Amino acid sequence: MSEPIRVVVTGAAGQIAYSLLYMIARGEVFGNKQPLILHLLDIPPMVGVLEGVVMELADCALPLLREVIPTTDPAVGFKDVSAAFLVGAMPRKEGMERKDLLSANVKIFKAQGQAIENFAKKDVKVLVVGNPANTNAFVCANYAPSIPRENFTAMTRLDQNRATSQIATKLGVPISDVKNIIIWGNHSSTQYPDAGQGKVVINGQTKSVADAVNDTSFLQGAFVETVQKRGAAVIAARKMSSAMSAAKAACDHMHDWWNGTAPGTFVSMGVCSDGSYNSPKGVIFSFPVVIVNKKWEIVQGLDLSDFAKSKLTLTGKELQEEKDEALSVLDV
Ligand code: NAX
Repeated sequence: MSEPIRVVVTGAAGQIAYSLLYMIARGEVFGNKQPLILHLLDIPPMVGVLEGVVMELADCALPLLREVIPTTDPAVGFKDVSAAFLVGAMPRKEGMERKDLLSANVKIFKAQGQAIENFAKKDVKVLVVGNPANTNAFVCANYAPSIPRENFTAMTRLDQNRATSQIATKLGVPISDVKNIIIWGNHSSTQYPDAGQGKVVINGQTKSVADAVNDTSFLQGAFVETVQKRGAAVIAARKMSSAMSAAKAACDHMHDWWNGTAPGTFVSMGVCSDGSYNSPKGVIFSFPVVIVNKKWEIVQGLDLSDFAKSKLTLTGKELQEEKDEALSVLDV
């Protein structure tokens, strides 16, 4: 067995973390030979709940889990961590404007970026889940200048998983037979779920999803809308937001970053845009990526329809506006 690595989960007393911590501690992200020290960061009012989570993790009797460190101090939370799941964020409260939400979160992610800069390992891999995830990741990266920008990512994997599941259901195939469904842009209602590059195995033959579905109005209409509105549908049904599926997606994202993607398979991640596909440079934009040796690369040269291009423009514009708003709050 190798030496333990330190992994921090923020918002550790919240509902996503409740599923996520168990999945990580079981070895589903870093492998079943990698011992772990879990850092659980939350805010002072949640200390009691955090204690309960620590008790439950102990009671799970998980062989890989060497130590659990609950804390409300970012200096302790981020100390020497190799991976960070930034789940904790300020939720939208009734009557709160989008700008107020952004402003509250910008402050949180500025402080966490600074703590990452000062205390985390220099090759730390950061996954931002807390919303607005893309712009929070942008802010965080800005305050950790000694850590490569490519080490800051935002989660759109839940959207990808939702989209893949919709296609598998439509075609009546197991989800493992569908791949390369992409989420472009922002983790918001402007995201563009794109089945145009998708592949599916039907009766042992690999086909394009577009050919197999053979229904453009579905792929450009109901499919896109269902994925964009899935979060709201879960809230309407459960009276709480997605948690188990969000935790699974966070594990998938970090698992693939850590272990790499299979040849010919790509996954969606919010990463710092280099302007690919005419996206605004510098924002955290969800692209299809492939990952080798813990380094992601944007998949280049995909053929996009005019419809797809117009959707990418829309979501890119929203991200640019969020970035500008964040910078104005930060006054930099
Ligand atoms: P909860 O409200 O259950 O938990 C959030 C936790 O974060 C709370 O325990 C809170 O005390 C803590 N927290 C707040 N500020 C903190 C800070 N400065 N440092 C450390 N901890 C802090 O929310 P939950 O359902 O777990 O969702 C967490 C975040 O994920 C939300 O922002 C949510 O919008 C976002 N989501 C993002 C998704 C994505 O695909 N990117 C999907 C699921 C989810 O909606």
